Amino acid sequence: MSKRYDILLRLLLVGDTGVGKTCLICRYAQDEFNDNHITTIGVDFKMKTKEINDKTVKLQIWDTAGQERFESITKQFYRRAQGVVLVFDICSRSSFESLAKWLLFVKQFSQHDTCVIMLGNKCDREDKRQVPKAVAQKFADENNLRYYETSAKHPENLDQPFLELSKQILDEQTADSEHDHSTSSSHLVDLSKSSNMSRQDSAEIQMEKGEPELHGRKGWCCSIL
Ligand SMILES: Nc1nc2c(ncn2[C@@H]2O[C@H](COP(=O)(O)OP(=O)(O)OP(=O)(O)O)[C@@H](O)[C@H]2O)c(=O)[nH]1
Ligand SMILES: [Mg+2]
Repeated sequence: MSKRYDILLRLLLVGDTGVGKTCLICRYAQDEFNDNHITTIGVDFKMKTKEINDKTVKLQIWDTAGQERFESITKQFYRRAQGVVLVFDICSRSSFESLAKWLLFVKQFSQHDTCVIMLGNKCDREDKRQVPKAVAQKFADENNLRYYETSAKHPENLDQPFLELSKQILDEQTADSEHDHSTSSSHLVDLSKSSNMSRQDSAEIQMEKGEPELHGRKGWCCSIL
């Protein structure tokens, strides 16, 4: 089978329930928006292919459940992500206060060199804002994160955070490979080397081929764009 992309990157969105993780992914990957909150059960993912730094990059964007009861499932996905997106809702102070917890999970469960950014979502609802932009920016600065305000509903700025996060990962990969040509520190999965794939890689690629069934919900998340 011919390879239709150069690099596969795994991104993971985390944050409290209701902040808009699923909507952000649906908007970015499929340009769709749903007004209803259908809480995510466990994890889902969508794919999006972008041209970045002259490479065809396939983004596998994992959507996690924000509800605490799914934390034991979602924690298992941090380790394999090269990029994590911390999401809160600018109209919900408690979702902002939870970022410390989500960041702790990233530190505990991700690889040490995972790139992390922070999104304040629902910026179309300025009238309902509970978290001043300066307060969010201060938290981001203190934790060395890039901060973006986004709206899945009126998505003017959505490309930028995903693009910059992907570029940051690619730049770090390039720096790593220049530093050490061994593959041990590389997170980039090249499907042409499929004989070296782990079982989980294989399972994920099976899902890309269109046989997804994650925690009982079939298929909506796994379109290949
Ligand atoms: N106004 C506005 N509403 C949004 C935006 N993003 C999401 N919503 C709404 O917020 C609610 C929750 O969105 P979801 O994407 O389902 O939230 P989630 O973070 O995936 O929640 P869990 O799956 O439970 O963790 C839905 O009613 C969405 O329509 C946004 O940018 N603006
Ligand atoms: Mg969701």
